[in-house]
Amino acid sequence: MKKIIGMAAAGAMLLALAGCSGGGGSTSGEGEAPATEDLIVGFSQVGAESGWRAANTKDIQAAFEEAGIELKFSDAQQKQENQIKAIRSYIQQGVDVIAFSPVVESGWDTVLKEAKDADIPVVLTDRSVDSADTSLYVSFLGSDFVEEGKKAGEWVTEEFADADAVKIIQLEGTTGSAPAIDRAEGFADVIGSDPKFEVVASQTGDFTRSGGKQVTEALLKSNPDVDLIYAHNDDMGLGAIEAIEAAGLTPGVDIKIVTVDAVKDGMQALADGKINFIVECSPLLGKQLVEIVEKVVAGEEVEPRIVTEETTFTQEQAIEALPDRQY
Ligand code: GZL
Repeated sequence: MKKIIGMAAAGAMLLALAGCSGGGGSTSGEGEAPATEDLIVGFSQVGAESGWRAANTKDIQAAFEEAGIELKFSDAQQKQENQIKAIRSYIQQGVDVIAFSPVVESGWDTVLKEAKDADIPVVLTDRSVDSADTSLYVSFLGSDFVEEGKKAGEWVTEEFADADAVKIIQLEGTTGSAPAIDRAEGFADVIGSDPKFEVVASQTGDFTRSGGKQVTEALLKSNPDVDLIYAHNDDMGLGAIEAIEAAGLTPGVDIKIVTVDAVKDGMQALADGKINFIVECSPLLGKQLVEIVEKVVAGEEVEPRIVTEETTFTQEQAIEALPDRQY
């Protein structure tokens, strides 16, 4: 949206005419959708903690570039206060739409209320918030993380069908984040009913490769006979591989590994037999986010929940999929 600075009278008239398409709307006339080239969207990204995040950022930026819509982008370095600052700045600038991937589920009501009071629609991408007031955002576009956890659990029950006892280390994602909470819930829903499965340790590696390595090194010392590592993302699984090898063991054989994401590095480790199974979580949300933004500013209905489609990969499927993998 381009504000007309210094033409107070004309500005006041135009603002009075502008439809409520956001912080003040563009100069396209009363109630009409602002022209695409006049649209400005503010996006607050979690950070750059993983291969998944890098792919997600790249895809979103490319989609807005392709659509000719200005995207103001901020990287919060995995800090909620930075995301809140960015959202407040977008409100101040009077953008047409705000979109963000909440680093954690809680603590958003106040700033989302400020966006609502400023008549700026908010779209959640990738992760959701636990706000009771769902009028604070117009749509949530992202995966079903509970389902992802269940898929990992289902593979574990099949893989260890003949085992009498299975000791598991769980590498959790960022504490308080929707994927960490839900992937743990889905996994527990499936394996929890069988007492042969024992989660001997569960700790956050913060979705990073270094976090996964450090936590696995420590937990292997106290749990040398563990059978399986369930990592909430590929990056922590890749860190676990380094720790397992440093302990003189063979990842994928002595200790099996199941992860979530299916980014290229994870898929390569799966093809090499160091990871045994990956549940896909697609980062390619850019095109759908552009579609939601265009609908919102045109005053059209948008689905309140849009679940991304995704699959799972065995070693054979990874070998076949790798050459054409987009991320
Ligand atoms: C999931 C996303 C998670 C990925 C991690 O949608 O929020 O955050 O699984 C990323 O790799 O860091």
